[in-house]
Amino acid sequence: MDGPRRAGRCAALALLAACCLARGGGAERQFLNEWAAEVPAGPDAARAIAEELDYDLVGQIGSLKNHYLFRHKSHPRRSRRSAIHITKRLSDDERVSWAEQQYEKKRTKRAAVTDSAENLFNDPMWNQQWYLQDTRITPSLPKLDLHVIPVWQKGITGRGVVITVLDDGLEWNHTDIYANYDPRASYDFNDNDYDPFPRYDPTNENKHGTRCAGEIAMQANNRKCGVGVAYNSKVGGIRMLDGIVTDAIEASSIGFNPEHVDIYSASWGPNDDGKTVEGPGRLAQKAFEYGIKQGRNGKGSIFVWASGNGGRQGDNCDCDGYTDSIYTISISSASQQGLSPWYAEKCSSTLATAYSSGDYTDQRITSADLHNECTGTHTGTSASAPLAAGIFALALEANPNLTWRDMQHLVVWTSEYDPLAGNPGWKKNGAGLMVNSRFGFGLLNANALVDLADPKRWKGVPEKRECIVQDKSFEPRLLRANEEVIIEIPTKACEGQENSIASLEHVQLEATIEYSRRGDLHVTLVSPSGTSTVLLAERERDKSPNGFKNWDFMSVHTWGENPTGTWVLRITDVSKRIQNEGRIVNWKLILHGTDIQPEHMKQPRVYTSYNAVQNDRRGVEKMTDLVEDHTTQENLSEKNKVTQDIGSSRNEAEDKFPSEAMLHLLRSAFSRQMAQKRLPKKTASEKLSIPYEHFYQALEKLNKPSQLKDSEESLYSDYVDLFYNAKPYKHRDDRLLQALVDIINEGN
Ligand SMILES: [Ca+2]
Ligand SMILES: [Ca+2]
Ligand SMILES: [Ca+2]
Ligand SMILES: [Ca+2]
Repeated sequence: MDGPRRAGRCAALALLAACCLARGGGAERQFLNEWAAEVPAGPDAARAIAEELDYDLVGQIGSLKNHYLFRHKSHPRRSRRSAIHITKRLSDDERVSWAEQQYEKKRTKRAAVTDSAENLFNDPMWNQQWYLQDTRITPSLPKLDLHVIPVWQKGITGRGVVITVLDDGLEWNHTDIYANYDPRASYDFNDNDYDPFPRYDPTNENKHGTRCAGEIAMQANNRKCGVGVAYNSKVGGIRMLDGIVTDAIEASSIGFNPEHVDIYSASWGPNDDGKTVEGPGRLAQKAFEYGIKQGRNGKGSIFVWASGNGGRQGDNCDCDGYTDSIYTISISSASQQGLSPWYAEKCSSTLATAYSSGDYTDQRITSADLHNECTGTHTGTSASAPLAAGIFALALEANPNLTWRDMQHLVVWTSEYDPLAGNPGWKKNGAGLMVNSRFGFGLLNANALVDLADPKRWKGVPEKRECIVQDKSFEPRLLRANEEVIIEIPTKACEGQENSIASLEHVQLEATIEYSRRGDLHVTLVSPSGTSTVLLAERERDKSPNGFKNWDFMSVHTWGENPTGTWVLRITDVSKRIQNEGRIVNWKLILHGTDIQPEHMKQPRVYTSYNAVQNDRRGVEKMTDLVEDHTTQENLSEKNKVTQDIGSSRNEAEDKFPSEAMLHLLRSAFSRQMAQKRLPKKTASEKLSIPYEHFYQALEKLNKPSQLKDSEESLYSDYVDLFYNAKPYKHRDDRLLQALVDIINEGN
């Protein structure tokens, strides 16, 4: 066992070294007698290591906990060759989770790097694209970008990859999109023609598809708007949301030209109203399966899905069969502050996260907009999914042979926990992977993903297997409020059969549960390794008596674990509504995975500090290298001050404004969609005249449901219902937030 493992690590090291040398770009590199290492056990262990392996312990590296600098006592101070054997000895030590020899960096100051990122493109909104370039002004702030620039610097920009956006149309003659427009990836299923051009109306309702496409494929360096993540990819639009959506239209869209289209980006799904349970119909399901099996000439279509915007409605994506599908890569959102935004939904099927909008002080997403314009205010999980689609396009350019499962493995293995570590809900699964129902495996890291996808490195994952575990003798069991049903599921994971599984990918629990109030059900599944996953969380607004009929609850949280052993399924209702009752009628556990561990998982996943990752992942930079920019520092203080001012005025303002402000906000948010008779007559057409700070306060309240007064809560609730009744099944730009943003922009 030890032999091949060590050989593997050695090969990986050699590869790493070769790659570093290659990256030197001709300039000779000077290696120092210093090694950086991560020692999770802390300073005592670091001191012991230094003593045993002939180093001086220089000390902790900057503010990076458990990262230490070691100076080797006998190695020459400078050398043109790296000392691989010394690095290996250090990194092989059990107490060390990561080690790297330091070398002199010819470039000097962080400021210089910032300059070059700023000047990378001439597009006027490039410097607003904080999620693509590290606009941090001090190293102590969290690093924000998705590590796309280092991929571009390798010459990978999405060339040869085709993405289509399933949405409300695409303004293909937009001058920041036209050069990348691909008619073969485009169709109009609302009007049944080949032109997906959006229908213009006075409210620009159909701007969504164009905005999503722009995030992916805005042209670079054309002095127009910003820069797409995959700015040399081809992008098309499927117009399918501007009309009645049927199973047939969904299936046609999901399955459109799958030999030609590589990636489908969808930012829509069942109503995010907190009480809908709905998945793909028969045709859409078949279209997914066809795409996975036949798309991209058998390698499988890549489906990217927004996880939903129903957070404020108490919705969670457990009940959305599109994000819940094993075939879709579900993407959630994080704000600029690295927090879970107020609209985000939780569930165990979310695979990873990209940035998007957050609170009102946070920046939003830049893109192309209708009428050949640009926007800096794209929001919601809608905005995250296309960023992910763009990153996957970069990976497909680097390695066109990736299968749909390769892509999911790459996402699982390279997404970052550290930048989102400040949020609750993280757990380490039995395979050593950090996972969270808000974020999946964390924030996408384009550079790490593309590096791992490199065909020289990525050997593909073993063939997929499926093992179904069920209990033929199971009798339905009763469930009541304040009680729980516990079902133990021992399994050998089809051991000895050709579908035996030793390393998990997705897990599905297919179950029929009858219950008088569906939203009070809570379902958890504990794996043999002890990973506890919430498969279904309560939804306050879901009063349906319909229960779940053969519903697939899906989880990725046990990815990489060995499924052999006893699983424990627990169904509870802690609502205290004693009249609740029902039963679990049947269930089966469907294990997806491989009989042997995929190659890349044979070494444990090592998590490094995201700040330490810098823009090239080559190693820990000394924080003293980083220069603070005093001008921007002042700007930051300015901004903090403003925030504080709003904060301090909040208390006195609270009783005065929010109710009024809320009313206005809700009116304006929904007046476009709603029957006028439902609006309070007096102010329906009145021009908004209250200062927009008050909207901020209203939004603050909306963000924190516990702050709503009862009357406001029910008002909000009514409007939400009316809204979803008027506009069922629509894309995921949260209208409430968008209306607010529009108002603020108008106010400015
Ligand atoms: Ca058309
Ligand atoms: Ca541009
Ligand atoms: Ca939802
Ligand atoms: Ca999914």
